Amino acid sequence: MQEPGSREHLAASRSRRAGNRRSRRGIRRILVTGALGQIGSELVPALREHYGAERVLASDLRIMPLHRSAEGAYEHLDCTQPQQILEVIRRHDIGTVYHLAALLSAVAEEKPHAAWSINMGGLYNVLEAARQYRCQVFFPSSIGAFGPSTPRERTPQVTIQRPTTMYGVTKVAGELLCDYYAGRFGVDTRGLRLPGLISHVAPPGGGTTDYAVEMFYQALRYKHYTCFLGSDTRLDMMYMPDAIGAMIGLMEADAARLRYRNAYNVTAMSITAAELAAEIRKHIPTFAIDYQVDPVRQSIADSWPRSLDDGAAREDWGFSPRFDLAGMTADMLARLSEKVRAPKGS
Ligand code: NAD
Ligand code: AKB
Repeated sequence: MQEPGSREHLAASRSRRAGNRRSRRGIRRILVTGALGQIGSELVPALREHYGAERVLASDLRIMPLHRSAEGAYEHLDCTQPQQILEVIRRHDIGTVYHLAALLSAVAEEKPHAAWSINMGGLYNVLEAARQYRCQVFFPSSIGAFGPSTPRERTPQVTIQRPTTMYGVTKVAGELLCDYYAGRFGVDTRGLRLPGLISHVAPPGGGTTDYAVEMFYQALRYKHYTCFLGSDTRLDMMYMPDAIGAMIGLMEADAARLRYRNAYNVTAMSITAAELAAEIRKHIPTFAIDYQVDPVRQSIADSWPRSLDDGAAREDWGFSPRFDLAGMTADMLARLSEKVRAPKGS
């Protein structure tokens, strides 16, 4: 069997997809919102490679940096503006939306009103446009959709979801809204409860799990990192190539096999900051870590699962991540060391 997200799997599914996503005018395009962020910076190139550059439209509230303007079609799009979404979907004949635009957990806790407006308002606008234009929608939920009353070990697919952060409130409400649009209007909604994502292309956007990415940059630059979470805080993590493979794999999965239209638990590793530091030390023996706990982000982390049960994703659409802690760390350091240099004399 081909591994979901692998090149073979993606190639085999390409021809299948070509047949079933056509409008009267031809093959409908894919829109990515929030495309300049941590995920979008890798999802957009992956989608362009997979489906063809002309089929993928990137968009964000931010202005596309000049040096990236040759990468492909781009629209400035504010997801809180319903008319802008409708207009872009109509004008570009969009059939699929990967809706990434959102504020992450730490920023959302600083700006709860803006987080509600962007995370909930944006999703509502996208789902409404998808209902009118019959689009498929991908929604990235999060481990943040769980709260302190959720079982924290091997958190089940279906369980208590009473988050205590604004980010979590928007994620669990977003999951329910996706369920509603699927059941009530037949919109093809699909989602993942993503863990913290570790990547080397774009920096993370203000989340609680950002420390994991920061640790790699600081290890290469200064051989030292001061972590804002405690050493034994255990959270789920995943390397970006597995997350991208999971998103595309889920969106291409046979609809008849999907039991959940809100979001699937997915994970690749359950690790503490100390365990990540120890793995980095295998490559950089002089790397040192200390801890200066940020009470806001620590309390967010303490309300999240320590490990997820991703059995439903494995059963329903063959989710199977390739990178564990050792594989991810080796690859991150190899790729990052090409772009991050230690300061002279260190
Ligand atoms: P990010 O913060 O790096 O990027 C988000 C992008 O959204 C930014 O480029 C920002 O400019 C854009 N944006 C903000 N407001 C907007 C608006 N009104 N209209 C259009 N664009 C707007 O976030 P990310 O890490 O790429 O995450 C993308 C999605 O995945 C989010 O919904 C996030 O909650 C979810 N998620 C991310 C992680 C992770 O570890 N990165 C984990 C779980 C879930
Ligand atoms: C965050 O920390 O906010 C994100 C997430 C796990 O949703 N990385």
